[in-house]
This record gives sequence, C-alpha cells and structure tokens, in this order.
Amino acid sequence: MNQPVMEGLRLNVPAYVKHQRLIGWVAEIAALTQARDVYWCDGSQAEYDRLCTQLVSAGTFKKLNPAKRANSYLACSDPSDVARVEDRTYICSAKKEDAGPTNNWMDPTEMRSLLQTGDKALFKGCMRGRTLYVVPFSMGPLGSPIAHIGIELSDSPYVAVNMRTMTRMGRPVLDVLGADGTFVPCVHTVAAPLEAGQADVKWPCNQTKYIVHFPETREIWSYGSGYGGNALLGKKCFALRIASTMGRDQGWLAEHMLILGVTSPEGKKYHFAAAFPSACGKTNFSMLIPPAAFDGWKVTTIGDDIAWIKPAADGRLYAINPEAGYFGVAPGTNTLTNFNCMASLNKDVIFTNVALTDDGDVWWEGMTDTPPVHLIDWQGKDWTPAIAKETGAKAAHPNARFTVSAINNPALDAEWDNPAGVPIDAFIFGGRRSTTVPLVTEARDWVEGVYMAATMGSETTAAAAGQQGVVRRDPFAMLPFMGYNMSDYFQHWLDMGAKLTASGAKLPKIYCVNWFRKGADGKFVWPGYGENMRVLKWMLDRVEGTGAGEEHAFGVTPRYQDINWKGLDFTPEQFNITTHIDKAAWGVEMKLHQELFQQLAYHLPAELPATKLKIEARLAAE
Ligand code: SAT
Ligand code: MN
Repeated sequence: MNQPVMEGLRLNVPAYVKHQRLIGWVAEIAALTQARDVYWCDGSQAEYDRLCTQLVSAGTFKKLNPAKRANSYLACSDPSDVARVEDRTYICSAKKEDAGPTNNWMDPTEMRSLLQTGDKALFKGCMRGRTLYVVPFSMGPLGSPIAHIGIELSDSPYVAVNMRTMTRMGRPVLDVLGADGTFVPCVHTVAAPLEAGQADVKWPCNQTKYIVHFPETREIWSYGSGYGGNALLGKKCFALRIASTMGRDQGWLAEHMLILGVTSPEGKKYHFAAAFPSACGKTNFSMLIPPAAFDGWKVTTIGDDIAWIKPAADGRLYAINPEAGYFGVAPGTNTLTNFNCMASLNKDVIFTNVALTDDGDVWWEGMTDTPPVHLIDWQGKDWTPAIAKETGAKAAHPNARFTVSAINNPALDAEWDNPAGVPIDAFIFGGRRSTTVPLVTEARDWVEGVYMAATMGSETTAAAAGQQGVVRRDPFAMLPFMGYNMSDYFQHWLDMGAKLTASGAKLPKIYCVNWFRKGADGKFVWPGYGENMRVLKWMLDRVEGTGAGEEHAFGVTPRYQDINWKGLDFTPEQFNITTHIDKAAWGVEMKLHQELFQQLAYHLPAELPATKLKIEARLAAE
C-alpha cells in the first residue's frame, strides 16, 4: 500500500488497513501532535510482550518474580496522577443544558480552540519525541451487532498494553471495521513532549489535565494523565459517557453496573445488574462465593464495572459487559474478601501503585493480616510496619489497581462473551453509607425504583481525586460518568419502564442496598462479601413471588425471619442496626433529595417529586 508521509513522518500503515478515513485521521493527529513515529497495534501476544519489555527498559514497569506472579508487572505512577480527575472532565455538547448541571461544560468551539485549533492549542506538538500508538478496540464481542468500535491514538505504551487486557484490541478490530466502518475517535496524550536529547521519566504526565467528550460528534480527547479512567478511553469515557448518549438516542442503557449470574441447586439461573460508585466493591460482589449453608448455589461473573443493556424481542432487558478485563481496586482484596479475584491475579497482571516485596512480588493493605517486614512502597520508598506506624505511610496507594483479563477469573460466567447478553431479573443500586440507608429495600414499582436510584447518596472514595468520606448524591452511581443531562437520563429510565410495561413484559425488580452501615463502635455491622448471598436469595424469593417482607415508607424490607441465617451468627439486634429507619436521619435525607431535585430542576420528570411527596406522607404517618 501507498505509505502517506506527513512532514517527513512515515505513518507505517500496515497493508491490512483499508479504511482511508482512519488513515487520514491518524495522519491529521500525527501532524497536530508532531509524534516522532506511528505504530499500529496488532494486539498479538508477541507485541504485548515486546511493549512490556520496552516499558521495563524505560523504568515504567518492574517485572515481577515469575515464580510468584508469572508474566506480571508493576507500574508506579507519578504521585499526582493516581485517580480520575472529575473537576477536569468535560462534556462539550452544543447546548449547556444537554450536559446538565452535574457536568463541567465548555462550548465545543471554545474547547476545540483550546485543544486543537488555537495558537497555543494544547495538542499541538504534545507528542513530540514520542511514538503515537494506534489502538483499535471493540467494546463488546468482536463483530457482534451490540458492539461498538473505538480507535485510541495514544502516546503511552502503558495505555496500549492495558487496552489489550481491558478490551478486544488489535488487528481483528480493523478487519471488522473494513473500509468504511464507524468508530469513535479517541485521542490521548500524557502531554509530556520530549525535546531532542531529553531523557524520559518513568511516568510522564502533565499537571494540566483535560478529559473531554464531544457527545454530538462522539469524540474523546484526553490530555495530561496516564491513569486508568483518564487514559484507558474505552472504559468510562466511551463505554459510559459516550455510550450513554448513544443509548439515549437509540433506546438502550449504558450503566455503571456489574452483571452477575446466580444458579440455584436445581439449575435455575437468574441475573442481576448492580450499580455502585467506584471503589464500593463491585468487583468483589460480582465474584462472590456463597457461604457453605448455600450448598449447590453458584455465582458467576459476566462483568464487574459496566453494563450495556438493551430490550430484546421478548420484551426483557438483556445486558452485556462491553469490557474484556477488570481494572479493580487492589487494597482490601484478599482470599477472604474475594477468593476468585486473588486466584485471577496469579499471572498475566499489570499492577499499578501497589507495593513491591523483597522477593519481587506485590503487596497491598489488607492482602494479609501481617504485612511483610520490608517493602518498597508505591512511591519507591522503603516501607516497614514501624515506618507505617510512625508516619501513616501506605504501602499501596488506596486507589491502587490491577489490570487482568476476564478469562483469568475462575468464576467467569459461560455467557460472559455472548453477544445476545443475559436477561436481567433485578437491578440493584447501592451506595456507601455508614448511617441512614437500610441493608436492602425493594421498590414497589419501577418509578419508585428510579426514585431510589436517582436519589442515591454515597461517601466519596479514593477512586477520584478530592476529599474522601463525604456523602454526595450519586444518581445511579453515574454522577461522574453521565454523558448528558442527568434529568433527561432519569426520563430515559422512566420511558424505558413505560415501554416495557406497554409491551406486557415483566419488568426487572429494583432494589436499593447498603452493605456499609456502621455500629456504635464505628465498625461495619453487615459481615458482607459471601454473606451478601443471603440478601440475593431474599431478592430471588421476591422475584419468584415466594419471599415475604414488610412494607414501609420507602418500599419493602425483609424482616429477620425472612432471611436465611443458616451457618451465620447474626442476631436480630445486629440485623436491626443494619435495617432500622431513623426518622430524624430520614428527615435530613429527604432535604438532601430536595436539594438534588432543585439542582436538577430543568427537565426533572414530574414522577420524581411526586414520589417524594408520597414517601414523605408515609414517613409522617409511621
Ligand atoms: O479509573 S477508573 O475510572 O477506571 C476506575 C473507577 O474510578 O471506577
Ligand atoms: Mn467503575
């Protein structure tokens, strides 16, 4: 094939690339960013190994002891580049109202001038001295009608190797794309150009950061960060922010949800999709092992973070996991909290910001009760339990992550890759709340469920830069991931329910859960993890119409006797702490719902304030 040359730069287009518009766009971005050269990722194992070796030479990666963690690496980031940056994330829709009050907005023309076209446009020359990697990826099974293709152009080889694990990446994607297929263009730079002779650093990044989405033209531009959700653009940027706008236009849902399967001893299978904010245990929940008393029950993982959900011809909602790997939180993960996850992490893993042991393995807070006597912490400093006691230094960053392929998961569901998806029996919405919100509540109907999800609050975590532990409203666990106006999104959910009801289908039930309520001693009361199976079982009984519960102001909650406690010593008093409704606390909570509704007044569906009035009336009558 004819090899276009831009200002002396060879584009190195492989012969199998037939898509002229793609080639033209790569040429345009290479010229804008003044990349040193261009490399097209084929997604092969040989390429992955080669890039990892290159990352080791550059000092970005440390190869771990193969006897402990085969084919695995540790990357430690710049201390300033450890989490998503919500205050630097923009939705640049033509109209400000379409981004809505929960998103940062800038006029698209102004943003384009800032990034691409202005005299001092940030992307001009931002890849000088670096290779531009062309990373073709598919969200969803390759070639399936529900999948969508993206092409990420990035100057970070760390991004290229992580994208290979997190998505279906490489040459087969370009084969599916053919000569004129549609793709979402994603441009990413660490924004650390290298001048001639300038030595690179281990983790190049820039103090200035922009994570930008143009929903109308379905484009993503990311500047200045090499980290996770800021840089692996298939994940939050595409599969949630851009996909949510596609879902609004095309009648489907892109959600921040895990998907799990539950199989009964009789072989009946159910599916749940569950939304929780970042770092609230979605990965653990999706891989849970039922307690011994639930002999014969099995939980399997379809996805741990994102669900694309579409109505099918049978009137039910079917969910797929658009990702191919897990980018999960390491701290707190151990063989008790998530046995399957620990088993997944034995080989072929990229760890980011965990600690290094003296024998070339990894460690993080909560992995073992007794820490090793010496470690190199995530910032490269000596760490001992004594140092930690004195300075409070963490061995691993609280938002340290692992990147691992779904196929490493021993609990992987046989249908995880099925393009048709799995039918959803129930939705679960959960926040991290040390007070107020009961263990589990069932919505009486779809509208009440949408109300629960819309008004959900959660204490902030280390997954995003900023203050931690403050309760904020996080509707549908989508606050940082909504690609359009939040009120329009509530309407979209209500419309979806109305459409399914009209078709005569049985709607999924909707639950609100809270595993995180604390007792007077400040400790979590609910034992969590595998014991969550007891709550799932109650939900299944309700789905089957056999489970009992008690109605109250917010919905239906199990009484102590409605849950199977076999094999667990959990008293009615403890259960009461996890479920009781404190009227004063709920008075405060309802004011926070009101504040949210005031913030979202533009286009807020009338059903939501109407539901609030009903709840308040019930609360007053109790
Ligand atoms: O960094 S990510 O956005 O991928 C992880 C998270 O915050 O959920
Ligand atoms: Mn997430």
